[in-house]
Amino acid sequence: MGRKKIALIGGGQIGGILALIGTQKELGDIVVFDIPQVEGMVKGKALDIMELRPHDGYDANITGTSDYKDIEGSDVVVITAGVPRKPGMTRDDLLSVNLKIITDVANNVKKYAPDAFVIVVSNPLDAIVYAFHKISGLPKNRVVGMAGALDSGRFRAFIAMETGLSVQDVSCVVLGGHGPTMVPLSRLATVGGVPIDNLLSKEKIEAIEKRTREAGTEIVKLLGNGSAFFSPAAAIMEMVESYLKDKKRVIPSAALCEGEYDVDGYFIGVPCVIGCDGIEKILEIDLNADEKAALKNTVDHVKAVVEETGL
Ligand code: A3D
Repeated sequence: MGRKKIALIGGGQIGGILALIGTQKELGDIVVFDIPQVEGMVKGKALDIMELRPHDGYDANITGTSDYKDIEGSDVVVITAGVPRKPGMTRDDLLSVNLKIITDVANNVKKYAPDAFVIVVSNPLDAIVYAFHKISGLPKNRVVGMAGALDSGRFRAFIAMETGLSVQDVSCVVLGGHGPTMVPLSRLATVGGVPIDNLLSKEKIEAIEKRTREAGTEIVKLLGNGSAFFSPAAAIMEMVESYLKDKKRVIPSAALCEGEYDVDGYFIGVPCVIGCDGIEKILEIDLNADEKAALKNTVDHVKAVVEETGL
């Protein structure tokens, strides 16, 4: 049977951490692809991780390459290829440069790994995953954008930080586009089954929602050069693991909606069941009037950015 094969397209900040976490979880052999200008960088990272394995005894092979042929037959492809934000930039400012990059990536994934489950991470996420799907022609259950996993993880972290309770017991969901219009659903957030409005004041909850919507920007400002990479990599690996192990976890992800949540033809962050068939199902939530209005607002924003792709 052999090990599963995971291809990472983009071996930068997130790509490097992904290779490390994937190795530590022994999810499969990992190929890190990047452009020829930085081939040495990905080969170096791969070799460094190969040499880390003896310390904890991880059995996986990690290689770096700038030859697309090496991703042939991958079971999973994670795309972080592109440019991250600098302070003062919005995610949408990255559209034209990352659209060119995703076009090249999509054509090569279609050629060498057409059967893979593909997770797109490059920003602006909701438009780039839309473009990848259009250009590659891969089926909708095998193309997904990672954003909700991270956004709801951040929401969980802030709830745990404010309540002082275990992050493990915090459960919540964030819907919509990956940007300031995202919709953290506080009404449904709980700690060990206890609604958060039993634990935190209305003002605190509103402050947590605001911090969640701006969490990426908070880190961009602090780092001064680039965007978050530890937490995005961990969020991505949750999705990879759910697919490879057929766990059927419910993870908010940017999936192609065709009628769900009154959205038709766009990738929007919604709760998804991830198992061996990829995005097996989108789960619907009965939203109240305010939540519906907030979702419509974020969908309108995503549509406007997708419009700019001309696809
Ligand atoms: P970075 O460290 O710059 O890595 C990106 C890598 O992509 C670099 O090594 C580049 O050489 C490589 N690359 C550039 N062009 C190509 C190409 N044509 N083919 C293959 N590889 C190429 O960035 P990063 O890892 O910090 O972030 C990667 C992307 O993820 C950016 O677009 C970020 O905005 C995005 N991001 C998304 C989230 C979400 O939650 C959606 C979170 C954090 C970052």
